[in-house]
This record gives sequence, C-alpha cells and structure tokens, in this order.
Amino acid sequence: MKKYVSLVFAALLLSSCNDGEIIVTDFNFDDPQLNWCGDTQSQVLYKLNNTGVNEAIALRFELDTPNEQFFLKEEGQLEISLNETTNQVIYRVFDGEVQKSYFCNEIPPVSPKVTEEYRSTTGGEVVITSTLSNATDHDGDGVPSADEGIESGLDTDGDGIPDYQDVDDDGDNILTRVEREIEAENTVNTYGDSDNDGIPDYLDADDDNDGVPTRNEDWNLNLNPADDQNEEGLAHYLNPDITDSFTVEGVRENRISRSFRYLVTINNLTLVNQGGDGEQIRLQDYELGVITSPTENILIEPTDGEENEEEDNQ
Ligand SMILES: [Ca+2]
Ligand SMILES: [Ca+2]
Ligand SMILES: [Ca+2]
Ligand SMILES: [Ca+2]
Repeated sequence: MKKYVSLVFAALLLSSCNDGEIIVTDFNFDDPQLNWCGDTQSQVLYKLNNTGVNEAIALRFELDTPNEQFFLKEEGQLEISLNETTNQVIYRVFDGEVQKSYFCNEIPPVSPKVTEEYRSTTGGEVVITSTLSNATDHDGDGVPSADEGIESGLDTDGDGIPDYQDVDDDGDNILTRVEREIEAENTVNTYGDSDNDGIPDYLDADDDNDGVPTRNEDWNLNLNPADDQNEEGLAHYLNPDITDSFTVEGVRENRISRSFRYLVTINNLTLVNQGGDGEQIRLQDYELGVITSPTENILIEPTDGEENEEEDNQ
C-alpha cells in the first residue's frame, strides 16, 4: 500500500529504507540559487546539497521551439506541464558528494551512487516567472526610473529614447550619471543646477545659460564637452563667459545593461519513490529556486519615437 505524505512548502522529506529505518533529509535546499545547463532544446535547472546529506533536485524540460537557452528575454511567465518523459522533476540522494557536472553529462557518472530517487508524475505545472533585475533604474544612470517618468514615457531631449532608458537625458553629450553628480551651489531635488534656472544640469541642454547649447561647447569635437576647460579646470559649457560654438555631429552611444531574474515554482508536484513501496510526496506549491540570466549590453538607437532596439551580447 502506498503511503501519502502531504506537505506545503516542505521542510523535511521522510523516506523509508528497506530495513524500516527512517532517514530525515533536508528537502529545503538552503540556497535558492539554481544552476543551469542545456543545449538548444534540453534544459536542466538543478541544485545540490552536500551538507549532512548528499542530495540533488533537478528540473529537466524541453523547449517547444528550439532556442539558444530557456531564458526569456522579457518580463513574463513560461509555463511547462510536467509529464513522465521529457519534463520531469527528479530528486536524488547519493552515497557520496555530488558534483555540479552530475546533471550536465549525457551519461551520468558511475559514482556517487543513487540511494534514493523520486520522480514527478504527470499533472504538475512549472511556472518560470521572469522579472528585470534592474527594474528600479533601467539605464543605470543613478536616477530612479520612477523619477524618470517611466509611467508617462517622458523623453526630455525628444530623441525617441525615454528618459528611463536614456543615459544622456538632455542629449548634451554629457552622460546623466556624470551630470547628476556635478556639485553646484544650487540644486533641484538634490541634483546640481549650475545656472540656477530650476532645471537640473542632467535635464538642461544649456547648463550655463549662455545661449550656446552644451553639446556645441565641445571644442575638441569628441562628443564630450566636459573635457574642454579653462586653466582653472572650469568647463566651457559651465562658463557663461565662453560662448564659442562648434557644429557637433552625432550623439553618445546609448548602451544599457540588462539581465532577468527567473523564479521557478512548481504547482501540484507529486514525487514518487522509484524504489521500494512507491512512497509519494505531494507539494502544492513548491519553490524550486531562482536563477539570473547573463547580463546583456543593449544598444538603443535614437529614433523619431519608433521602437528600435538592437541586442548586442557582451
Ligand atoms: Ca531621450
Ligand atoms: Ca536617464
Ligand atoms: Ca546630459
Ligand atoms: Ca539648469
């Protein structure tokens, strides 16, 4: 007769040995971090525990459409139905230390030996939820996206790149992360306002209010007006007495870093012991763990307002 163990967010796994001895295994792998290996179709997400007991839990699944890897490149959810062939959760206890390479080899190593194995049955569902890792400051310019008008799509310089994705919000060829740190006598919301016109430098296309746009005060035409200075080190673009104007072609590249965090949960997970009496473990809502995608370097080209993203892996 089968024994049924019903657990929600299981902390312990009780398993019976043939001789009746009860082994208490830590099923709640302390570290939520998952490892990944796979090819264009077969994917494995797994984690290991070699503290006190040698155990591993893995989710194997296959992509419907062959892809580089399972990682979604957008926020959303990927749902995978468990079955008994291609998409399965496997929990194993070993007689020795288990290495990271264990699940990534086509042929499992001879040792350590598996002493207990549980496999999931058909019926459960895996949900992989992806969220942006840097959703509070998408462009990494130090001004929170919420303050950069992410809701309204504010585009201060009108280059088609909204402020929350624009590394140079006023289009003056001095990056926002530089301008927001400029120390000025006057400030707006803690950001320096060199000409005290109520517009902080990082949003002001003419920082010294001398009538010459900052981007045109670029004496050496290197797309960086900040390095053109007088002997005292005062940049011409912050010096209202200097009004030389140059025709400057082009803008700084708008590159931002992006990565996603994936939370893997499994609903209605039933694990069946592959040996002995077929003991079952049922988990209504099991959190397998989290994994983060590699960081991508995204180039966003200025447009007339149309979406135009080009991906460029680092
Ligand atoms: Ca812009
Ligand atoms: Ca920005
Ligand atoms: Ca700027
Ligand atoms: Ca200003």
